Amino acid sequence: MAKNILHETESSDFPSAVLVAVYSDNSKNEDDLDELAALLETAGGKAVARLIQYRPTPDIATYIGKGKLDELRELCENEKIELIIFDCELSPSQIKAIEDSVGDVRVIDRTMLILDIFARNATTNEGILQVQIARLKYTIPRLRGQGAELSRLGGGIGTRGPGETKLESDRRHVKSQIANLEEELRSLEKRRTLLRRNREESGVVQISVAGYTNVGKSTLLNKLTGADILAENKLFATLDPTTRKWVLPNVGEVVLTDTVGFIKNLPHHLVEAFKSTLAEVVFSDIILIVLDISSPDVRGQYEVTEEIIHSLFEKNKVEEKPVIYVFNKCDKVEGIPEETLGLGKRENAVFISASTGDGIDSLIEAVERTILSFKKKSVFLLPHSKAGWLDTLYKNAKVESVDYTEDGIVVCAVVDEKLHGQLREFEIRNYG
Ligand SMILES: Nc1nc2c(ncn2[C@@H]2O[C@H](COP(=O)(O)OP(=O)(O)OP(=O)(O)O)[C@@H](O)[C@H]2O)c(=O)[nH]1
Ligand SMILES: [Mg+2]
Repeated sequence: MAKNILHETESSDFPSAVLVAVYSDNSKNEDDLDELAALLETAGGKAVARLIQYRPTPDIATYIGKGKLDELRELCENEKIELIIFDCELSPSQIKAIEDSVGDVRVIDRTMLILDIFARNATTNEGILQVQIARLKYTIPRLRGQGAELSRLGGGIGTRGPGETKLESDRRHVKSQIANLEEELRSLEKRRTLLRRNREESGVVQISVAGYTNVGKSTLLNKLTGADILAENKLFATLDPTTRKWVLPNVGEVVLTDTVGFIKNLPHHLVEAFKSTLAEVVFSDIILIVLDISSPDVRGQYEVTEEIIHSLFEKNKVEEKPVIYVFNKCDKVEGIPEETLGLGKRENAVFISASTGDGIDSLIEAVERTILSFKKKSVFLLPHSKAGWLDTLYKNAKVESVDYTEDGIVVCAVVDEKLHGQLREFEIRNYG
């Protein structure tokens, strides 16, 4: 796997870094860099200084202005800074121009940092491939034809074709690496699609858990299902979706799937690369959107989550999907903060603590209510040759009565839409 960018700086294991941002808006301040600092910490670095410039638009050549650049160089010298991280996506020429001005300090941007964390946290073949593809795509326009980049990516350098520059052959090499990885990923995606189809055909209600990174999605899944997914105070702890059974008191068995967390300005190569895992959200019957009520930016996190979820669906399809808003970490706040009232007033919002278990009952109730709203009571006449459906009904529906007759088995059951669709040909009556 690709080496960790932070630790390419040779001097220490925990490189000290300065965080840099440009704001056009005076209401923003150093606190807005907290998330970048948390990302850096997750990646194993340490923010020792923050530098902010207020200006209407970033400088085209160097992102920050000349005076600020001088300030940055001095800061790096005085504080022995090994790494400069910009809270944005820099163009390749900006990175070069900034590096030329500040001397011997490595410059990276927010996107590189996020890609780096993803690379460290991916554990399954699928996750590793997805991250590798995103990293290589990010790298193509940034290759400078000096050879260093490719060796850093762990690939050999392809033979140059006739008349081809070093840069062109490097690009060609990376593009063919991407094509090979995408081919590998496609075969894994087929497996995932098949698994999902099997789950769908089983008629079991699928629920996905989505939301901003670090809001407590995995903790919630562990609490509800007794799973032991890694949950920790780090960003992007979960990259690979985990699916677990969850038994609800009144509707029986459903499945819950944990998903990769979202973040603002999620690099588009990552969203693209993770499409197949995010499809778990698209194909689920209910989405639990988890929000961290104790975060000072819960509204921002809500907006980012809504935006990403909308982008996964075809136009207007998301409106049809039942969503339950789960305000988590209520143990960390007193009462419900004003900020969240507008978001939580919806009738499908619940307030819980995944750590203490407070409010879990209200979540169970909301999920059951939603499932029952798309279930209906029907009577089916199953031919004796199709008696196998009875097992499915016992497992995934509420069976109210069963009569064995000469014509077949007459079953009255409360079934969900999916199972209803599958059994339509046997239906002899329904109660709407
Ligand atoms: N106080 C408190 N902490 C919580 C609660 N739920 C989760 N946490 C903590 O929040 C941190 C993140 O939890 P995770 O479950 O890993 O969050 P996640 O949403 O799965 O995060 P990613 O997988 O990184 O996107 C951990 O340190 C949890 O212990 C809660 O209800 N109360
Ligand atoms: Mg998680």
